[in-house]
Amino acid sequence: MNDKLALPVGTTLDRFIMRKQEDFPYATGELSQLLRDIALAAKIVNREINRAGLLDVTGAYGNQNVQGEEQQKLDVIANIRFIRALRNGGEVCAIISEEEEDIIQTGNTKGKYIVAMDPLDGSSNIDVNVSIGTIFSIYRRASETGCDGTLEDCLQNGTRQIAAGYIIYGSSTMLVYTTGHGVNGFTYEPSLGEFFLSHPNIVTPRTGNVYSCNEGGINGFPEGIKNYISYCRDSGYSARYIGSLVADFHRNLLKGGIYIYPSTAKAPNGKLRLMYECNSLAFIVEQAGGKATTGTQRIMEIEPTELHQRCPLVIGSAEMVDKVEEFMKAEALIS
Ligand code: P6P
Repeated sequence: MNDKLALPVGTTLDRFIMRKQEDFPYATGELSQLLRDIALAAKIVNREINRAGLLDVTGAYGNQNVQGEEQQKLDVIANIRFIRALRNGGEVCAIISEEEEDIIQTGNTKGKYIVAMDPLDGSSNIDVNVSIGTIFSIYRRASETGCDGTLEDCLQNGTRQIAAGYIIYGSSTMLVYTTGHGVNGFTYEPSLGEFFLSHPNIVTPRTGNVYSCNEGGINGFPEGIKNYISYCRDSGYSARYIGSLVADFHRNLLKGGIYIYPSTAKAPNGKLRLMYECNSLAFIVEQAGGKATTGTQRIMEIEPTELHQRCPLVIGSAEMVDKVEEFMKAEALIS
């Protein structure tokens, strides 16, 4: 990659994608087009979210809204919008979505790519105006083109990701993504309908003093995690837990910190999904110099067996993730 051509803040996403494609002489442009398709869907979903408070689309799916129209929850709308953009874009042969049980075949049998996505994570926060997000991973299909995407295409471990990213719909809307050559953040300017490079080459701090965890379930946490939480309190760290993964992750990525969703009594395998939450953010954080594990295993090396499998997640500043592993190993030695 030609770092000498670092692009200035204010570069549009389109131009950034085009210039980065030039770094790869054999690139044929499909991945670039796929990233544009995702950005288009993000703009549409952003508009729907911003209208939600007025158009009463935040309610439960299946109710009638004031115009007597079928009311759809925003995460259903987001799912539809992303699937439509990816299907129309033509580069993706199959999609995994948190909103759908089975593989979604796009009909683009010549498509080279698979997308795994959580179209709108944290959607329970919409009604109270808390930031929410879209999370995605992109894989190259393993099977030959000319047919539907296969289960094997979809169940690839995180080290095989071609790209990953998230959109955070917050005080401003941002797209943050990696293609394996660093992490860059783009802020959306709705009046122009453009994403502009605002956070070039994001590097996450090696350590921090913020921990994000729902301590309400601490009695059901593994002892090593309990001991790490006590260590955070004894160290005078700040507890910051928004209850929206993308919002907590984004703050910790920029400022330093750690997010922990361990196995709990209610969720023995953790709550978060491997394929379109943990792997996606793990790729990003590693590219930014951070780490992502289950507390004992690197997230991206987990071999998936199910589309929607869950796993514990410990993600953020490298030294903080290492400290969790120390506590987990110490516990393993005495238990
Ligand atoms: P809990 C939202 O449902 C989500 O998937 C993440 O965005 C968030 O971090 C987590 O679950 C919150 O879960 O059990 O703390 O309410």
